[in-house]
Amino acid sequence: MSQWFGADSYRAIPEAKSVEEAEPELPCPEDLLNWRDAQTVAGVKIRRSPTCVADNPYAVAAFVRGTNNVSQEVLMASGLTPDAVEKGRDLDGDGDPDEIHIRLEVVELNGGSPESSEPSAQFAIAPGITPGFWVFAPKMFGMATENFESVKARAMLRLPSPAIRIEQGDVVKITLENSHYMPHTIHFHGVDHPFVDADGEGNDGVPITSERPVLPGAARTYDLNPRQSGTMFYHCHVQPHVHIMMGLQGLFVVEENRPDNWLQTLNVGAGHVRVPSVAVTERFDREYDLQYLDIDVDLNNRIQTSNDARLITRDMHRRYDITDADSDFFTLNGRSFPYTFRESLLVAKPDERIKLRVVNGGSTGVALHTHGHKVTVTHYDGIEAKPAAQIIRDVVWIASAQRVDLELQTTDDGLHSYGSGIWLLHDHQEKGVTNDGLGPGGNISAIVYEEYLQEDGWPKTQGVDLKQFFTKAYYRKEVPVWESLSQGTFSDPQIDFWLVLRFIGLALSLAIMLALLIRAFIRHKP
Ligand SMILES: [Cu+2]
Repeated sequence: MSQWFGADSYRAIPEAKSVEEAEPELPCPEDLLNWRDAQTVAGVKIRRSPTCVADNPYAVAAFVRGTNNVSQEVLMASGLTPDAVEKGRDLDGDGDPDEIHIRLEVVELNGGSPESSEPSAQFAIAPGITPGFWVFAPKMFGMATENFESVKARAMLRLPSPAIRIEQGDVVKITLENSHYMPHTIHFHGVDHPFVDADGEGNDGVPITSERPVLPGAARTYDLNPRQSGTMFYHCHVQPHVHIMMGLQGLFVVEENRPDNWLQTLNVGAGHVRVPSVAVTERFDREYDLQYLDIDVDLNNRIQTSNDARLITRDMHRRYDITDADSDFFTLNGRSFPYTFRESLLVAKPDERIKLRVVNGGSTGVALHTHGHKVTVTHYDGIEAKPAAQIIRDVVWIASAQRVDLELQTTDDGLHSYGSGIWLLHDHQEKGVTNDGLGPGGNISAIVYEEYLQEDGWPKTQGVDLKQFFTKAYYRKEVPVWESLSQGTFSDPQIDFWLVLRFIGLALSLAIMLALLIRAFIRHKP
């Protein structure tokens, strides 16, 4: 246009659009029930949880003593049924129970509801993000939501499925009580178990070799008597490309046999182990269970489309094609950033040894990177590496279903640690640090030294404000990414009114010219 009509005089670029500030959620919700405190419940010494959000200590105590061995008061406060984790006799006479019976149900989170357009039994992985999940869950009394008014799932009903802890040599029964509308099983991956149980029934959880899946409303008990210790895995083996990815998977830890070894049989949501085993406390100051999972919402959100189990079954098992899958969300212990900062921080003091048990439950690998630290890989798939093979790394590759045990040392020697601070811990495949392609998000967490932790469990970040990440608007991609840094500088521009008017004018004159041409052409037709 400037070639034809000459250059325009200078006009200022349009003003920046003002951004409506959304009210952020509290980064660190108040600990109204004092669940974070160190406390003794039913004679069980429960460690302090340094992060904002902590597990219910009554449930922790019931998992240690056995739900059949605690008072009615403790059981009521835990929310568990009396048969959720039953503990029996001490078979080897070393002071701890060796007969363990765990009952697990299957719970749907963020499913469709006929009553509302909102998903029911809600579990948000980040502000406003609620993909559908199925999880194994401890057996609880009452309803799945917080109360009659709330659509939120109760704190114990969450992703990931609980980490299970038993002792080497325990006589373990695990009953799957299928409370869901689809068939499921449990396969114990890497855990020593016979192919068939004492009654000759399938015990491997695999519907194509050993057993019929457990139908809705039915139950099956698996028998285990593991001879080897280590960090293992469990998951549903029915249509595994769908059911594992929906969340039916968890860590399975076989602890070394020690006297008086009272174990926290379930660690709900994985994370900080508040009652670690004797063998772990012999060598380590703290222990964390870490489970990574990536999510393709094209699969997970199919449970929100209807309330007809037949339609959902067809949609998930025949129409969904995992070979076309692409991950949208990346979780650590069931959450994505910024929620990971509430409950998945690895809290440390200088000169500590911390045990990390890591599983990658996802379909792609995890390139786990520790800022400020190099970790020692002590075990792969539950097997201890020989001392010379215990490599020190700052990126650890974890394949699908693989477990690595890591030793995090916080000795400030420039190798194991560079000193105190808030050091990120994340997947170094760049999409892993986004929520649906928007950063920051994904499985970002951090190694935080206690001196960098506020009293309420929030890290003392340096000169940054994470509030805008605690709004749904940010993750709906409505907020310019640097808005909090410098208002207006990097915002979206307003529409340039004059430019639009000029284009409309140009379009109109072209249209008139074209109309005249056509008219002239028609007239001249003989
Ligand atoms: Cu299943």
